[in-house]
Amino acid sequence: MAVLPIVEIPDPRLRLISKPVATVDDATRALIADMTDTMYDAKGIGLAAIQVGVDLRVLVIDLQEREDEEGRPVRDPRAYVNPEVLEASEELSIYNEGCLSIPEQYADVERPARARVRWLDERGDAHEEWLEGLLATCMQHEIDHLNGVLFVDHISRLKRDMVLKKLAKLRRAA
Ligand code: GNR
Ligand code: NI
Repeated sequence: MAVLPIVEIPDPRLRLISKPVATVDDATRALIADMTDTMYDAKGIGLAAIQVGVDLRVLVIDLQEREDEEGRPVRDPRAYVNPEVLEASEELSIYNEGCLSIPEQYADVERPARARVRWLDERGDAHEEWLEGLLATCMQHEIDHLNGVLFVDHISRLKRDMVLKKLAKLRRAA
């Protein structure tokens, strides 16, 4: 169990193109375990490896949409290695996105509503599936991280400047 520090904007590492994982091995699984711990600790629904400073094409996602009888979230962490969008719907959807690397800032982002994605799981087995809803949005947000792209790159300059100003103000206050 290791909670790692999260890389925040404007750290230049967030602009790196992450490298494909050559073989899914115990080192990959150890990274996935640390990323999962870090995601839960930060109360995020997804995390890309570069957000903990590792430039490999690895993501973890847990939308935590299910709850048990006591209302506690049921954990269902999924790992995605070398994920690729193969096809995307013409239909778009808008979601108010946040990012652990741009703390406490949110903006509406428009993306394809559905995406056909291929990936390897933590055992190295291949999967290919159409994703929709929040999972499709989150997956596209995370794959953007692997390509050095942040949600603020998808919004107008006016809105981006607002988000960055609010973040600077928040940091001055802290
Ligand atoms: O926790 C997160 N919430 C979120 C909300 C809407 C769209 C995407 C996300 S991902 C984000 C965690 C994060 O920064 N992942 O890279
Ligand atoms: Ni993010």
